[in-house]
Amino acid sequence: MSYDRVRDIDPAVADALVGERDRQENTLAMIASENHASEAVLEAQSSELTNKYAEGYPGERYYAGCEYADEVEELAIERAEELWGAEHVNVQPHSGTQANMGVYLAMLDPGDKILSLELEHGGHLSHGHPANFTGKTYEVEQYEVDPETGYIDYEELRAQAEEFDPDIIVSGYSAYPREVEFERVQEAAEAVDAYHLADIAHITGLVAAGVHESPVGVADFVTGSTHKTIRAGRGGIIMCDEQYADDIDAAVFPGAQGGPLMHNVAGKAVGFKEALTPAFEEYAQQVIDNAEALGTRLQEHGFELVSGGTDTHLVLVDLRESHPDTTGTVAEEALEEVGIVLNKNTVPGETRSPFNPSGIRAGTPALTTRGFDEEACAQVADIIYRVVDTPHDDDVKAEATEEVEALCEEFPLYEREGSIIDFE
Ligand code: DSN
Repeated sequence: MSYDRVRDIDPAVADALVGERDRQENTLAMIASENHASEAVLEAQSSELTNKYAEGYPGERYYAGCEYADEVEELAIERAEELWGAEHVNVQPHSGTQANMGVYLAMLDPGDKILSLELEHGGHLSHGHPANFTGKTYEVEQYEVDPETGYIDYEELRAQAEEFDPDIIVSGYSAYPREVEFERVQEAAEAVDAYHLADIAHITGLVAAGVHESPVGVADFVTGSTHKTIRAGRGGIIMCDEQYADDIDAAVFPGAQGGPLMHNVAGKAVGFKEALTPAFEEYAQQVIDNAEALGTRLQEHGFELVSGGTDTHLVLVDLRESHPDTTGTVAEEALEEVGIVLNKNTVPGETRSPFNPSGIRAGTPALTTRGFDEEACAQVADIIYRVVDTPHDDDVKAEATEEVEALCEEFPLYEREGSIIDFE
């Protein structure tokens, strides 16, 4: 996009938009929750549907003039049902957090009990953090990963559930590199007569492609965001069995939201269509293969990975053993200087603080969208090693910057022939 029309009206915003486009083109997006939507998704998201109010659901809107909004939302729903095999899908949540809010609002009363994974151990703010509405509205107890293995201890989770007697157990995580055993969480939920919410925000694409176990048909509710591994543009989604459909729909609208962001629903519809192609299955498997290659090479350089590796799209590096004097913040900043954009992250058993933690989290969804393979991801691991090992060495950083620039040129965004995001 040129942003020429924005520039005519507002050069300052046009400069920022062009700057952001160039930043994405010329750096490596390794924040595990980010991805690059296709141009088709971007176009749908910037459509005239942004102008339309469509409170309600297809065929039952409050306002007139919703025939095209209906068409788009029905397509998004049908495609989501096909992708994830869900009985009922609500595509209106503005984000993953709004999707979780919809489930809590539908099924819980204030003061009810949530059992979820601790943020420091890979959980999410909307799973009950004290600073979030969930922590303020509900009684929350949290489980942790096993300190020795870094894996969820499902026996311990069940014992904790039996002790705490929650109304809902939340599975699905933001910084957990291992495959989630949803069936085992479900067993714990059934044992204490609790609902099970599986928040697959990070792994929606992996689940849709069948390269990660699916919680659909296992957990009572499955929520996700649509801009991460599924690459369908910014937004959220809720899936459930038909028996909960009316409660969930009423909780999303009018319970938690007003008019749906119909331009984003259009983006979801287009992204879901792309994800139904065989190319997307290949993409999702490559995301995992790339994360494994990245993690293995980091380990060869002496980095310690939480849980010893990955089954998913991300690796979580605990710097304390290999680089005791380098915090996640120092590593993040040095890497950003050379064009590798990932995030500092707490690690299980964190001994520092969330704003200056001991780890970094790195994901491969966006690199894989650009066409990176295992070899290129191993090369990125080499660069990460050199920069984190000597974060204040300007010569090392200058050389790393050149290497990153060369990779960006080799794997351009959007204009590459045969790009896996073209879906031609
Ligand atoms: N901020 C996202 C993440 O990075 O995991 C989750 O909302």
